[in-house]
Amino acid sequence: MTSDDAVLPAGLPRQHAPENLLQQYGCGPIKFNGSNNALYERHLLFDNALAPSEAGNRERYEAAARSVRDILSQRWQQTEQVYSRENPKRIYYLSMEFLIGRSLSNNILNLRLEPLVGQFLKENQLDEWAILAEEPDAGLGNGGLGRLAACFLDSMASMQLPGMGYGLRYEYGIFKQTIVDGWQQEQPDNWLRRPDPWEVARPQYAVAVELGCSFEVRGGSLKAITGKPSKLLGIPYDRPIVGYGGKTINTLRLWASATPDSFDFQEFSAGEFVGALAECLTAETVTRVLYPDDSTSMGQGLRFVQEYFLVACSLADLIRRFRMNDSNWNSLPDKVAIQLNDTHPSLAVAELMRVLLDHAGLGWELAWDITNRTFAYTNHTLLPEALEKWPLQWFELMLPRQLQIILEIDRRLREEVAARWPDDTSRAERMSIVEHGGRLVRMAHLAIVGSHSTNGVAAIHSRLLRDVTVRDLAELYPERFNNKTNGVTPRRWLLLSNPGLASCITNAIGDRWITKTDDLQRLKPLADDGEFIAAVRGAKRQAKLRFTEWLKSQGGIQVDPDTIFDCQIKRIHEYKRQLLNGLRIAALYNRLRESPHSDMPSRTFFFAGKAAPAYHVAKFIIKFLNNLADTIDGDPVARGRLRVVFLPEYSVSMAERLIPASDVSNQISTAGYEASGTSNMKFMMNGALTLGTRDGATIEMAEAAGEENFFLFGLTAEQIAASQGWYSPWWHYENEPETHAVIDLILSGHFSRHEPMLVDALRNILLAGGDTYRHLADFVSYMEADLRLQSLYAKPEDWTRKAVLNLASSGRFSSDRTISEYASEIWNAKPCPVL
Ligand code: 26V
Repeated sequence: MTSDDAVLPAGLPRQHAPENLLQQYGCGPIKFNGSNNALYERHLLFDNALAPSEAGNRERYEAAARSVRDILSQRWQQTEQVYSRENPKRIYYLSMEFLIGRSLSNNILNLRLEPLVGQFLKENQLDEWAILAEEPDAGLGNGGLGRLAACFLDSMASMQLPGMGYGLRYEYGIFKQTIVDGWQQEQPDNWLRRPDPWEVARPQYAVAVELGCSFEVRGGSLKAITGKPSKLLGIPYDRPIVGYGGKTINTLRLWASATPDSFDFQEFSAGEFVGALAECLTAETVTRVLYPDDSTSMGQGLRFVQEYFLVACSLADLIRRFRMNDSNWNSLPDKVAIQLNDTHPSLAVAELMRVLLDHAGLGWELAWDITNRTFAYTNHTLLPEALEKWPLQWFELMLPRQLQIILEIDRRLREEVAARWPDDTSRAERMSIVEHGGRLVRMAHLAIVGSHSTNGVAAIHSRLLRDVTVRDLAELYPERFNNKTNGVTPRRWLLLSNPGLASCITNAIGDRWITKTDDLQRLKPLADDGEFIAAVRGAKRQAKLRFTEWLKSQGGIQVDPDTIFDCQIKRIHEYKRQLLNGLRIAALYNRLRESPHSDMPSRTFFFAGKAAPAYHVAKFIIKFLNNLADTIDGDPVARGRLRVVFLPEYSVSMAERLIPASDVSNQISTAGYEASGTSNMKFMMNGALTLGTRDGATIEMAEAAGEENFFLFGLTAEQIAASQGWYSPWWHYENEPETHAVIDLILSGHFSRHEPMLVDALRNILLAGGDTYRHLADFVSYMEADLRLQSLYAKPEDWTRKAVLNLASSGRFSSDRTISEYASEIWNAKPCPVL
């Protein structure tokens, strides 16, 4: 690939850089050593003492990124200046995760610098791909929840909303995954080993965080020392969030933990040199690593400290900012909206109360009213094992004052419930924040009680949350409950990742869709336009070729772009049912063995995703998929017709490459379990067709595009719920011939010779253990939907027509729409343009 048809300028013809492009960002044409590449060459020379000819790709990346940062700096600073002057209501998004991915290409795109960069690359004969590939993914998240936070930041900046993200600067992001003999292995992701050009440390805004106890690292684990209060220091590191068009540049502020300078000098001078320094180690441990679980709230003390650390630093920081302009605490809810991304930062409710009571000196009623009007909470999962509950003891030990406050909130809540339902004594127990039997604090209850809004992330999820999961609380506060269906940013997930398709769209309807995705509706009539269909097919072909080439360059795997690319890429979880997909593939393989001359279309099945390191069943699933891949590869009947590829090390960057190349998107969770899903939306925007269950946002996507343009199958959430109590996988095994054959094939060890452990695990998940996630209940229906899909693929024009109708209806799933709903219905916040 040459830099001429490069990734960056999707939909925007390569033009010559207008003279005033840099002036727009406050930089005149800068010459250095007589060259036009002043910024870049100066960085190479002054940061790395290198001449352009001596630089390797890593140094080139750093110099390019720093040059882009130079260009955006003034605008970034101006944005903050305008906010200080105008004093608008600010939005703070508190999240333990921000799954940002790479920034260089995205920032170039959003700043609209691509003509300049294109010209620069050409003049200097640089390999754009090789340079971009030097940037490590910022993997500060596990999956959907973290990526959603990143999409929201993009949308807020693009819509000129005064929004800021607060998170943690983990030194180690989500672990690196390798596959050894089919098994997942984890390696640490030391993403900050090399200097990160995007972050700006702001030690002047450091915050001190107080804890009721001290810590020691002993034998690799954190030990609390009671009765000895301690202090941590939070150092903010800022990252620019460039809005599309480069007008607004918001900030993501990530906190790194450090030791206060005044660490125990008493001990130090008493000769405890080593002891005092060891304490340093403990303090810095707090933000060392992202927890790689997204389903178990396993009692981990360090996680609890991380959550409080995020909350304490962020609140102190935003309150300092608020106090610069407003002396009246009453106006806090008019100037500040705080969105809690799941319960992870919900200690903020108690922390803000502490500040208002103890520092501002307000009375309880007023403090509570302010707190309530400031916070809003988003729930992202109904899985009971993921709902956080923290031991009361930890509060006693580390946060004694916050515990007093929580107990008082709880006392008042119980009183209110008792007054309203005097005859229902068990109700207060069910609704309380402190679970009395277990001495646990239910963080979701704290978040709901302490906020004026609680939302789910898709219609079905919000409904189940309200009617089932926290029904009693919803009866007490019906007006607080609402839905905000998720979305994804079309800048990164279409314009940047799929330049071919983006150009097709822009050529047909202009480029307004980039910020007003409803415009995509205008593609509808083109679903019957032969020329447009051909162009879209061409774009898909181009994306498949690009992906195929990249894959080959990565490790030599060669896949055939003339096969159907059928994908399931997401965290590995039982409820997401990668195993159901495995059953489908095994059944297709069986059919092929029975009739080798059938006209089944050739397919490549891609899987990618990580399993939480302690989630053994998920690791078995990965092993099974890899075995399936090997067995099919080794079978001469199937070779060339069916191929299974498990791509290791799933990441934002990999998704950006694979989604544009996909024909089929598998969204096959057990209905009622996937809160929303967001990759489903990315696939839809990239012209893939969905094979899915009626779950999460997939339901709304099918509604928008028309069910006839979807391949829906399986039981509904209501049917799944009703099957509790009588469901048995054995019935399906005994009464459905293909189910029987596939299970027998798997349990015979055909895909796992000499691995009885794996066969046992599969038997247990699918049959003996009762098939909790209803794989067998949906299998036949999945196969039927798959057959419909196969026959449609045989008619390429009809296939692409449906893909276009999907694309045309995908506008609703832009995170711009989601954010505008949050802004008007929850935050009451308005844009604050930086002119
Ligand atoms: C839970 C835990 C438990 C403690 C250890 C660390 C940890 C980290 C994350 C989580 C919550 C995971 C919840 C989650 O990611 N939900 C996903 O959110 C997406 C965005 O709303 C949504 O599209 C997915 O359907 C939902 O599974």
